[in-house]
Amino acid sequence: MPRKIAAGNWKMNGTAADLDQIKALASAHPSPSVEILICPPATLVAHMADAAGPIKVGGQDCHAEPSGAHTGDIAAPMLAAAGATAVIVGHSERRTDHAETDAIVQAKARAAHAAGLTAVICIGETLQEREAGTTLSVIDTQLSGSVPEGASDSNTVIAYEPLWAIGTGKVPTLDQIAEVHAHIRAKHTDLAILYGGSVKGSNATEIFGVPHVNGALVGGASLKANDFSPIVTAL
Ligand code: G2H
Repeated sequence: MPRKIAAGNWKMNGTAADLDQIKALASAHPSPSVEILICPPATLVAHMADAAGPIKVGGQDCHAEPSGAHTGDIAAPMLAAAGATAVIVGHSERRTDHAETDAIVQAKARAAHAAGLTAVICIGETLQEREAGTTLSVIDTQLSGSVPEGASDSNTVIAYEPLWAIGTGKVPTLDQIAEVHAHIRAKHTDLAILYGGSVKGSNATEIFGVPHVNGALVGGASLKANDFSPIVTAL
């Protein structure tokens, strides 16, 4: 059985003042029956790891190299040393804002593995690709290009995030989610597959009822404990 994970991606939000949210989440789920993972900005990883109790903490990106002259970047071993157990790689916002290709994402996932981190590898189609009927071939290309050799349930999670559903309030139909998750499952039988894109407390239960959905990667609704907690409970 793949892991079940409720993951939050704070994106470029949060300062030390927001650590109250992780404390509230930890006190609401003192013995969680699923993995709870929050990925704050890098500035908060160490602080959050100290305050998170049973909740796991992750980075939002890492460099493919373990160290070096890469101003502004963060290496996977640095995240691990700060208390992270996972790192998101290949989020569509990184792919778009920083021109990250599948090959770059794969190298980052390898770096995460080498540092002992779980790589949460994000994939997903654009609206144009969906409307052109190429969703599954886009997914195939991203999977084969981004998932490194040696990926297993203990070190890799796939997050399916259709780009047109990210932060838009638009959610694919349950059939659309089911089709893509079944397609990914056929290739990666053992990996946890998360759905991401406008997940909230009010739609989490139905999304988690879709076969091969093993959790969610949540953006906006992960910022406040009161919004994220019902998603954890639904899983
Ligand atoms: C998709 C998701 C988090 P949101 O990016 O990865 O964000 O839940 O705000 O759509």
